[in-house]
Amino acid sequence: TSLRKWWKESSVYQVYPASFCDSNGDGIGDIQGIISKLDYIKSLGSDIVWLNPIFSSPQVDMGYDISDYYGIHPQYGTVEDVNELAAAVHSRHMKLVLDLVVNHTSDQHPWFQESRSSVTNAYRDWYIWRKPVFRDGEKHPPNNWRSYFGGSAWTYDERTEEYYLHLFAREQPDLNWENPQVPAAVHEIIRYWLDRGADGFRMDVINFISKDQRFPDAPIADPESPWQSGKDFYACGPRLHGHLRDIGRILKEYDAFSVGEMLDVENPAEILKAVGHDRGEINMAFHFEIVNMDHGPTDKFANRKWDLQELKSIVCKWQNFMHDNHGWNALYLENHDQGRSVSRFASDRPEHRELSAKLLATFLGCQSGTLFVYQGQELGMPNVPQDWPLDNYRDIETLNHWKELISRHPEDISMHETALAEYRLKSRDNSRTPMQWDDSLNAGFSVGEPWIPVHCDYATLNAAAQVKDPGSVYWYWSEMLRLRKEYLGTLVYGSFALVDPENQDVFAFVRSPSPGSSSLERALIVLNFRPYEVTWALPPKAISNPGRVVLSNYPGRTETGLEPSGSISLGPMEAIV
Ligand code: TEU
Ligand code: CA
Repeated sequence: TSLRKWWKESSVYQVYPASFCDSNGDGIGDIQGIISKLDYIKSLGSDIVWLNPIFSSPQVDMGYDISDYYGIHPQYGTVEDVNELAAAVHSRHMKLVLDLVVNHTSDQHPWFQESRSSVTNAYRDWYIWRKPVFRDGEKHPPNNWRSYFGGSAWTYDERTEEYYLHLFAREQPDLNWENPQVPAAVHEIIRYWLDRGADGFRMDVINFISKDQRFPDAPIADPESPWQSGKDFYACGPRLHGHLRDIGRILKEYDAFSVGEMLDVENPAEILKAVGHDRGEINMAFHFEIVNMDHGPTDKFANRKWDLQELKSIVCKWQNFMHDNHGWNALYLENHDQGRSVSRFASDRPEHRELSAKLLATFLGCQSGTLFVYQGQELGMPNVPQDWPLDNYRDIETLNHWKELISRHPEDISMHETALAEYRLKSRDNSRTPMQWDDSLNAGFSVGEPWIPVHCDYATLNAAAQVKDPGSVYWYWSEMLRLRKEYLGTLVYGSFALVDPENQDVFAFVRSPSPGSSSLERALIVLNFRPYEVTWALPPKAISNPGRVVLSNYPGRTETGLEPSGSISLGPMEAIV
């Protein structure tokens, strides 16, 4: 029972502030807009609201480039608005989680402005500066590391004639966590927001903060490029866990929530070191194995198909590993960096979109872990439409990719078209289009012109219509969240086992309460990932005791429908619990 925790039993609703709700008509979502929609989030059944960064920022990377951790981006509101939001969230018995971005700052942050001003400045060592390497009489960066947004991870600064490291955009210099003043400053930021009503943090690329101080060249994985992923030398680096323990001690004082974003790590044992119940570091972490299934090996926008066996083995691996080792999973299929799940992992064709959204809700909601729902996912919003022009994209990752492609292959029209098709699947902008509230102008998101175009399907796909319709994706999600609470011992805490693992169409699994749990119910979850009918043979145990249907995306499925042959016939995209 000591392993029971409130944050394991909660579900999180993720709000992307710029695209959620605009209260003043400037086309950009804001904090007052979020306050006006808290009842909507509450009625879905979420317990925690996580906001993407709302702090002062030049917005080169949508707020992941912070220039003042104590100030609020004026277009989102003020510190008073945050106080009001925290109070409004708490009065509804929910919690507020903020985004902590401390692997890097904005290049406009005063720390970096000081740091770059001279080699002797007191802030010089707050960032990672290295001398150029001279080869054939020319200056080169200290190593071959690639930035996630393209090009070298190092930028040369004329003023002091050295390079600084930025794993993301050049406007996002990496902090030097080897300098004890950096963690000390981060601890102060954490306390400041916890003291002002935040209940915890999502920690951006937190497993990148400690770098191998030798800064060696990375192995060559992409022979076409001079720049290579240096992940071996900074993903879960040498001093990560010391830093996380120091942060964990503060979080513990406040009983705060924490989820770390952990990129470029595929071994659950590595993540367990941060999330193990006795480690004193963070509650849970996002891994990328599922959402990277359709990424190319070096270029995310390279074409790659995923398959069901791969998904099964990833889910099975993480479910069992965390259960057996007293770690904890963070469950997600969508966020502000991902294409919409119906479009990527099921089907967004009009006849299958709703079924798909409910199928994926069942898939995610019946796993062990803390569940994250990203705004619009509860409506089954799809990716941007097929005719979205390049002009509509805003995301730095997509635009830099396009620039690089055009400069390397200016004439290759077929490559350009392939890239555009891949953007429609995986560009981060797919999830950043405005939230669709109703069928009025701009989907009720804003009376002004939205900073990014609204999806054209909002007249029929919107929150108002779904809240009115008990058969909607929205109410299905709500029921899923409720069932997790009703069958906590099984669905949230129970063990996981694949059923019929080799099946190419159906993803089936059993959840069983752990020994000693007060719950008795076992659950069989059957998911037909195909847009056509599939016959599925029930396992022998389920035939002798077929149980009852507690949830299905086919309203007629009130009985298991077991045929004498021991099989059931599953409709396209059908899900049954
Ligand atoms: O994301 C980490 C990250 O590397 C992703 O941007 C990744 O590139 C993308 O998901 C898929 O290729 C975090 C934030 O979530 C993201 O929004 C920021 O841009 C990034 O860190 C830098 O702070
Ligand atoms: Ca606004």
